[in-house]
Amino acid sequence: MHYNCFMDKRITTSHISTILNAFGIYEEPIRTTELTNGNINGTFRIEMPTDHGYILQSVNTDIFKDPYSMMRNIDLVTDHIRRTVIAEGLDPSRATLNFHHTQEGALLFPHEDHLFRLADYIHDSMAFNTKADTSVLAKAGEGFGRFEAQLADFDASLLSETIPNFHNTKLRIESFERTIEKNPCGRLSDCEKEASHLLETKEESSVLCNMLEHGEVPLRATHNDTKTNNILFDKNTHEFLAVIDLDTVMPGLLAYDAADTIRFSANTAEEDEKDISKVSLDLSLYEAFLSGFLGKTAHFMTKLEKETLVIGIQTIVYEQALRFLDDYIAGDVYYKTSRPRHNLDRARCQLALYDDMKRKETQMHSIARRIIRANLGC
Ligand code: GN1
Ligand code: MG
Repeated sequence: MHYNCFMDKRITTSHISTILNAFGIYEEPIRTTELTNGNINGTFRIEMPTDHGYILQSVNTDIFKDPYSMMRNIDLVTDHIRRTVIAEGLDPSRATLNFHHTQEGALLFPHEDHLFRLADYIHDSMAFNTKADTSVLAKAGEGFGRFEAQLADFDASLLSETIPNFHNTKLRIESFERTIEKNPCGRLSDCEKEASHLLETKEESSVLCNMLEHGEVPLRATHNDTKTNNILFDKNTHEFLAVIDLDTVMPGLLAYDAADTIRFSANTAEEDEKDISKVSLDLSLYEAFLSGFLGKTAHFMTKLEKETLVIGIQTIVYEQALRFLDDYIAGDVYYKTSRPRHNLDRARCQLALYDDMKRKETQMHSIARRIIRANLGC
């Protein structure tokens, strides 16, 4: 069954009541507002007469082809976090997402063309949507670090791969080689230099995949979409509350979650900057994020996880360059684009960031080691 991802005019107050009833809620909402921050699912905030409310979402089944497995992952992870925070004496209603079950005990309710899920709205919460500075990055690091720490004793093999082989860099390289071979739109001539540069470093970028295959680094439950606005803070105190947007929680490497925030937020330029001379790794933002992140994770990371943190960060930037260039050569079939050569600009930008990270590798290592030493007291 295929479901539409976005709400439309056919979703009326009576639909919302039907959906709420399915989840065992009979009170009438006082207001329903569409939240437009996310690009994937349709999201509504529902306010109730008493001071609580809900987040209603229509799941995008074009991207999440097995929404029931995705919700099972989310259920396992939120349940684990709930138990952890209760043991720490924190308020579980604000420390993780709490999804409702339907009267039949399901986490999803199919209605008309949509597949709905319902969670409690976390009251008095806010997310940072602004361009990140060092204080936001330190908080984001702490937030994602807390999330990883809450899941440090969770058995990641219980989770299914919501998007199979999402960070299998070796398979991504193989797919890239096939796209180059086919060159379906004749675009390879625009980017021969970038394509060969990526292929030159393919061995080095496969190192972590090989270590994972040999069981040398642990698979953990990771978030895989660690943008700074996927963390909720208390509106008044700015204290960390919860990590949200758990759709891509899957088995993965710890380094990859650190990597994606750094890739996105510690770049001195935007992800799709056309002028690559503006692209570089801002080491103070890198340091701010890692201080927050490693402050919560260094004590449980294995020796090899600590040693491979920097290569993990570089690998994700490499992989993102490869994914954008693959999509450019394939004819823009995966990422939304808003201008010609958008994916090519993005790929060049990620490649420039990767090159800058290689130039700054010694500093990246020494900053990471210093923070780890400070946290382990050695
Ligand atoms: C996609 O849509 P968004 O921005 O949450 C992609 C990420 C990429 C990112 C690059 C499911 O995420 O892996 O890093 O674009 N998500 C998926 O901007 O492929
Ligand atoms: Mg997302």
